[in-house]
Amino acid sequence: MIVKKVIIYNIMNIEKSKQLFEEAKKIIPGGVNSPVRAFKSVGGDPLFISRGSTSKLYDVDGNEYIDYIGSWGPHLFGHNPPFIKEALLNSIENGTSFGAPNETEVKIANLIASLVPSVEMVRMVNSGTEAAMSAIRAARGFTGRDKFIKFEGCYHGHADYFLIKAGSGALTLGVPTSPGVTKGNASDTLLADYNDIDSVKKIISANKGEIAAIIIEPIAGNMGVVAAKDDFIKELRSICDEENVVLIFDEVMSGFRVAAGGAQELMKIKPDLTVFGKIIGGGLPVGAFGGKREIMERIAPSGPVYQAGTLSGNPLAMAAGYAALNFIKDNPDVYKVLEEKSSYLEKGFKENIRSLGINYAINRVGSMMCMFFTEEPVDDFKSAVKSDTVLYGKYFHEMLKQGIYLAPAQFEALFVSTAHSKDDLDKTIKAHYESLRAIKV
Ligand code: KE4
Repeated sequence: MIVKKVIIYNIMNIEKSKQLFEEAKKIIPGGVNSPVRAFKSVGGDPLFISRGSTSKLYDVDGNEYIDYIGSWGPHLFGHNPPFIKEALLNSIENGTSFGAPNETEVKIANLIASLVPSVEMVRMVNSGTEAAMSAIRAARGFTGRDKFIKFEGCYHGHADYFLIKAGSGALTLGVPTSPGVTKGNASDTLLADYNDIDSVKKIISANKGEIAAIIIEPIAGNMGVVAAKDDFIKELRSICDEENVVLIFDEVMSGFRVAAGGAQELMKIKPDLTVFGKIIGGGLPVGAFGGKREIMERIAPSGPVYQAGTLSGNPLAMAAGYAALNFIKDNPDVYKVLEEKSSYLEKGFKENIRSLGINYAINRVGSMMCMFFTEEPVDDFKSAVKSDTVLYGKYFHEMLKQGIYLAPAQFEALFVSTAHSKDDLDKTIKAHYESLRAIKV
């Protein structure tokens, strides 16, 4: 007698989310305040989340999920860790924002500089986008040059001149080059291929003396996870030295995620400027850019390159960010813990795909990982976009049914936190196997 194994998923009740989404779509474009949250590329309606705690998220219908988005990177320690919550409660007693310097801004600036040696000075802003666009302006102001090189598939936020063949939501929604970006604005953005140094050399020789900066995600997390190869990133550094081009590492995602000193610590490369975000805000809106003193001193008011922000260095956000970075400073073995958990998850995924006779590419650096629905190695934009995004959508929903909350888009990263327990990881590995079987890979 053949007993058909019936996989029973808790067919979730998501009624309240559905109602809220209908209401939201009437007043907010697409019903969300950031496109990638809208489930557009995986289908279905987004879940409205009521709270997060440790490794879990809870939606407005009371469903519980093991969360691997972590607010797209900030939650290295899971949701609402006690030491960040306490810092916020203490800070809010004194008010929220003064529009004047406060002590925590000095403390967090010194802390970032102590953890990331290439940073001699740093300016706080309110998002990764603001940090990246300000870094480009700083490089242009310092060199007197206009053009800059970015890489296909890298995402540096939504400033006009970055939305050219960008990754993340722009790639997910199929508008890597966005309407609304003027030709004038895009004309100074030059596009190279990730991990292809010849594509960089070609652009440099065709624009001799005109390039202010090269900006790169040293560990890209917006075309899925793709790390810069050793020889490539080393050559990039030497080209910038030879050509007096400012090398900018966009570590909004990799900063304090893959090591206390970020990707630049792992790669042993010193960029001229670094862009930060996510973890440095402890879950509140914070970005920062910093690096060589001779470049940063040209930022207003010490220099002529204007950059400003009403809520930059906001005491509440600084308190949360300072608590997060201080925890890292006091607990350097946090990266050993993250490596153990993340390699355990990766090993489980790899055993699953092998047992199912498939060879999907899995890229991981520390606690950021991505499984691509392609069996070829993924080391640049062209190989990443070979992934079967329809199959990814089916996988996403199968995992969701089993209580695993992944990025609703293939071209993102999965984030492991210190709050993910062995039980969480084992449940995820099991759900991963069942989901791949259910979609008949
Ligand atoms: P924000 O402006 O979203 O804070 O940061 C922009 C940014 C800059 N650089 C890198 C490397 C980034 O990953 C990001 C933002 N990351 C996306 C997730 N891939 C944010 C999620 C969203 O757009 O909602």
